[in-house]
Amino acid sequence: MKISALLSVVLLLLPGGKAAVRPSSRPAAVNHTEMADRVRAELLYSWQAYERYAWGHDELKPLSRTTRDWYGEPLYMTPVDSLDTLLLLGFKDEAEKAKALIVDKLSFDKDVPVKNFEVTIRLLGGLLSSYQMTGDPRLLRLAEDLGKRLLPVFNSPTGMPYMYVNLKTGKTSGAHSNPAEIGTLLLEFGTLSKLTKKPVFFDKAKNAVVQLYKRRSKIGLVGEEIDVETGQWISRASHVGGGIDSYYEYLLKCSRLFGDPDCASMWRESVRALNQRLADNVPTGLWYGQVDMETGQRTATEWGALHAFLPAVLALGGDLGRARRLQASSYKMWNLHGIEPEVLDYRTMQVKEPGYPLRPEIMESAYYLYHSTKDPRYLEMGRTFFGGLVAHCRTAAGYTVLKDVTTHEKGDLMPSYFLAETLKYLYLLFAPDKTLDLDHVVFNTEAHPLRRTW
Ligand code: DMJ
Repeated sequence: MKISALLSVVLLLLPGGKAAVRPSSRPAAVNHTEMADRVRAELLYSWQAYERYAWGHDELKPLSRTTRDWYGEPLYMTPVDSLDTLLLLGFKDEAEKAKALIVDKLSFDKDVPVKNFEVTIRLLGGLLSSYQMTGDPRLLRLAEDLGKRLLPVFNSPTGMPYMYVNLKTGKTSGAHSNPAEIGTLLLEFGTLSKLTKKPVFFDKAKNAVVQLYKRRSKIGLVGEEIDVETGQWISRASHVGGGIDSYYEYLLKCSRLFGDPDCASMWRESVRALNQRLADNVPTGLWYGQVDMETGQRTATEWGALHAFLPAVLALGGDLGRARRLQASSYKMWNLHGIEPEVLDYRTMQVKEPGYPLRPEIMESAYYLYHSTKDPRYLEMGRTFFGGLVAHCRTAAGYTVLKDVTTHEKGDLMPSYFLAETLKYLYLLFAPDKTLDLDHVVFNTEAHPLRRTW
């Protein structure tokens, strides 16, 4: 017997010493129930801080205990974005109070230009999922009213949406847009069509995606900025980060939610181009960097908190191999400073943009991967993410963004998606499978679960 094996036997035979002496690099197993309870408690803590210091406003600024309203007058971003999370986590009284505020007080009859993409994913998505969860027709009426007010965005010469629309007058602006803002509307507008039996919403949003897809380059990629009036590309930078990210997500999810064959084929073609042109195998791991959309030449080696959605979408599309490797890379990024930066140069592992705005994508990917593989490493990742949030972002009044992950200096905002997405995905990662059947639900990009009830 080798000496090391002999030593193991001796150590194992020592009374009561088994767990204490066995050399192991494996962390202790994650206790699902305990972690789910801890996340649930932090959701309640964050919601109560919003209730106490920012009730009736869009978002809480936790350090100053003041509020942020996106457009002067509040549109209840946090209550609408949080309602389905409160319902899902079983906070009935809090959900009832949030719903009462929304149905009694929320009006979209406001003379303000709003960003179509943000209002669609947060408010339209939130109203639709909450309607599906509660059956309260007032939520669907609000969703339809909002949908009608947003429709003028599609009145461009190409059918691709303008970025802004005035909710009262319908005046549009912002002809320079990007794939994410053009292609991340179909789940919400499509669901609205199905639930109201009015095809116009689905048709306009689908046409926008098709128009964008038609303008892809010969090598199958899209750029970062496009003019929706002329259809000409303004930026040829192609990547999976902000401004493009959820365009790809919705191609796949549209095929799943609506069974739409066009979306399915656009997804297949697009992901092939991504795998072929953006994937970058370097000594630090597998990453998806930036290239020129026409030539495929690499133009940057950046990955960040927004890019980290991709493992979730690859896993949902069935490519667990790439999804796992990419998530391992994202985890390296997280562990550099105990919390992830907005942008990293993955070749040098130097932080390029140091902020952390409480983003959910890395947790979302851990959740999808755990759902598909049941590999405990994703639970361990979740525990690490949660620990980082508690250690660095918790304040005496909810959670806040970081200005710099290298110094952990805090900023002053609790974005509505922290309750809609970040804590929801963390909770679902640890909660029993029956909490939500991922095989029968499609999450919009703001984590609002949509169900195919039609
Ligand atoms: C959210 O509003 C959505 O997830 C969007 O797709 C990207 N940005 C934030 C979260 O990071």
